Amino acid sequence: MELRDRFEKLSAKLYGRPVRQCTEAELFHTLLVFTKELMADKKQITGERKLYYISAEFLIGKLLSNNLINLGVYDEIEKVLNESGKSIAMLENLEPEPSLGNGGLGRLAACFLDSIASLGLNGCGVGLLYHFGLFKQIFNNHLQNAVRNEWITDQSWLTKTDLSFDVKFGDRTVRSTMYDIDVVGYDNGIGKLHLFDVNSVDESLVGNGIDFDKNNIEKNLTLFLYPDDSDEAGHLLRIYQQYFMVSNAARLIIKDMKDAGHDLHELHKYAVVQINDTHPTMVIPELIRILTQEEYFTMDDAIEVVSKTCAYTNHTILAEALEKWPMSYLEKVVPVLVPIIKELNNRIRKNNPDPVIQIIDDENKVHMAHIDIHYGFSTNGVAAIHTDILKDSELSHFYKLYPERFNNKTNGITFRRWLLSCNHGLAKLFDETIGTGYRKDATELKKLLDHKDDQVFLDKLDEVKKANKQAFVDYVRKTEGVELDPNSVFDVQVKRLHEYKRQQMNALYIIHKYLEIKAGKKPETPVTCIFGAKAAPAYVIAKDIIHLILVLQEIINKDPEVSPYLKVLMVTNYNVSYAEKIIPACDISEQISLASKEASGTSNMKFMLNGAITLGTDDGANVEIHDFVGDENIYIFGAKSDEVIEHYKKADYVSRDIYNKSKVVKDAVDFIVSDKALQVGNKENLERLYNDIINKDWFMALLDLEDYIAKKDEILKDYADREKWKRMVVVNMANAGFFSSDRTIEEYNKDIWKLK
Ligand code: 26Q
Repeated sequence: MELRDRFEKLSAKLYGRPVRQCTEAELFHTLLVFTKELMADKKQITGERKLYYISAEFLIGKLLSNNLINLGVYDEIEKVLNESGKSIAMLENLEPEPSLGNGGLGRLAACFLDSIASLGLNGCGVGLLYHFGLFKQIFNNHLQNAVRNEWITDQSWLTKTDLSFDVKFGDRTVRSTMYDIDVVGYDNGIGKLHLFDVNSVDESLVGNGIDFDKNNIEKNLTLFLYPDDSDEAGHLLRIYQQYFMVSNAARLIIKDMKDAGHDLHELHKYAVVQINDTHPTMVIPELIRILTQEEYFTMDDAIEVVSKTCAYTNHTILAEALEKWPMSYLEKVVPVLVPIIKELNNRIRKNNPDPVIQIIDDENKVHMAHIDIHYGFSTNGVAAIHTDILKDSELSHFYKLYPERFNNKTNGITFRRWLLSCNHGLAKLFDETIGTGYRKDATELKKLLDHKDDQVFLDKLDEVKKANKQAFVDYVRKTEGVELDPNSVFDVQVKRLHEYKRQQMNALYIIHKYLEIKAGKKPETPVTCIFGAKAAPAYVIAKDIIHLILVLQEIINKDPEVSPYLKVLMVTNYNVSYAEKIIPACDISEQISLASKEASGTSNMKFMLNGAITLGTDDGANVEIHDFVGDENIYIFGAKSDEVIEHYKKADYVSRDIYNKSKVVKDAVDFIVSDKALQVGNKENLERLYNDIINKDWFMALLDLEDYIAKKDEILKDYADREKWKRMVVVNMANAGFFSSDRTIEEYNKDIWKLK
């Protein structure tokens, strides 16, 4: 039967009406059921050996359009809907976005699931079913507030399974249930994301905003992703969550192995576990515990087979982000793991007493990453420079011990979501220009280079960008009530708010521009500075930076002298769906972290693919983008990572010296506490931020500010040279192929997982 007829038949069955007469809600439901039926026709991916990708976050985004694309029926369905006066985009608005991640690490896990299924590899994701996920952000009086994000409805993609386990903590036992989300491979079979929930969870525990009783573990365990970890109850809850996740994962692995009739002594032949940052690290002692206590393994045998099964990915070199748990916390939450962890520690200590590599330090804290490195067979960084820094400084002592375990896997993004699904105009233009081969082999984008001087192609490219900018302007008018100029340059910084990512430096540039315009120096090209960022609710300075940006938005957009040349927008509740709208509309991609601090970054890759030019530091994957496109097609500024690392070693960076020496810097920083700013903003927030910048500035925003201003003025000037700009865009898109997560996953598979 033709797709159209099947769809009509389904709407008749569900609602007794033809598609044309259905309401949007009815059609959304019909399309959801229809898509699930098509998915049921696909084969489940299987294999002898299986990957378990354990992660506390899977930032999957909405699934309707994505699944239709991966099923290869998007265009056909879109046509059927259009003929009845509807569109997929319209229905997609009704789909809630699961918010099961913070940012990069969670989104990476989601891209990986897509690539694993699309390459037909036998792998699954294992994580937690957070009922409200990450908070939803709202702004009141130029301040961030957090409210719950309800995303689970009776129409969601979740399927309840009958798999259930007991999880025993030191002070209580809870029961779990596994829920599944199908992962549709592009032109391939179906993989699985397994999410565990606690049966006794109670949503009514949540009061105002995202407040809840942190001590009621039975009821709160799976309510939120990373609740505030500013106090002890928050830390403990995090450990409860982590153990709940890995205990279920370990049970699932053992069950799969037994069901398949494998001898657990050969676990490493049939299973491989990828530990996504240290959040799932306790899976190592938990597997060892189960094997020794329930499967009669000797400790030696258990340690050996588990070590040959587990591999670890590091996503950060920020010391404060590396998990270290006081032993007393583990004694309370997971006393069963304590003797195992001590045994793992003793075996190291006996051989090598060097304090820097111990699992348990002299303050009796457990270093989770050290468990992974000693008792896993692989440790990888997520971009070339990041892995080099791990080897040379951050983890150099471990690298000397186990050089063969260290490897790099430069991150990637799935082109299904970040091109085919979010930028139909561009995908269509690629199809017309170089054929559709790039959809399966992203390196074919190189063929675009043949069209670098093809005026017809370049003009079409420009039209696609214009249309995307217009669509974004319309969306922002509707949802934020802000009017943007589609003819201005769209300069975008979207990512979690963190001082090392330096949104504050971008804000200081904006102040500088504002002061110039007020002094009569009007820029040639109007620019719109767009931000999207959530701050952790307990991260005070991060919330102050959001406050500053919202204050600037108010002052600048309302000033008729300035707003024709400069506008500021911080979008509300930046998430995957918002990213899908912003990225295709962007001209300048801001990747301005302090060199050495951003492990990789992945939005840099999404922007490059969608025709934006990078303004960035020599950090993370920017370095590799730079290598691919060459000096002429990227704007790099600021201190290099060696210089930054030197400053930290010598502890000789004094931001106040820079502030005192440079009038440009001083004027910009002083504006934060000027009368003008204080008329709109809060004294407390603005003064705290001002003091932080001149007295601390841990991430050296002032060090790079003047260089940043100069580079940004240069890129804005070059934007006016339209022919030059378009050619730069083509070179960037043509070189984006390397950053496909299909390439990343092929590397993981070749070097680490070794699945068929
Ligand atoms: C740890 C302890 C207590 C509470 C929270 C955490 C915690 C939570 C989330 C620590 C780290 C994260 C997330 C980290 C993350 O997203 N890292 C990013 O990973 C991306 C994918 O590799 C990289 O591209 C980014 O550079 C990196 O910042």
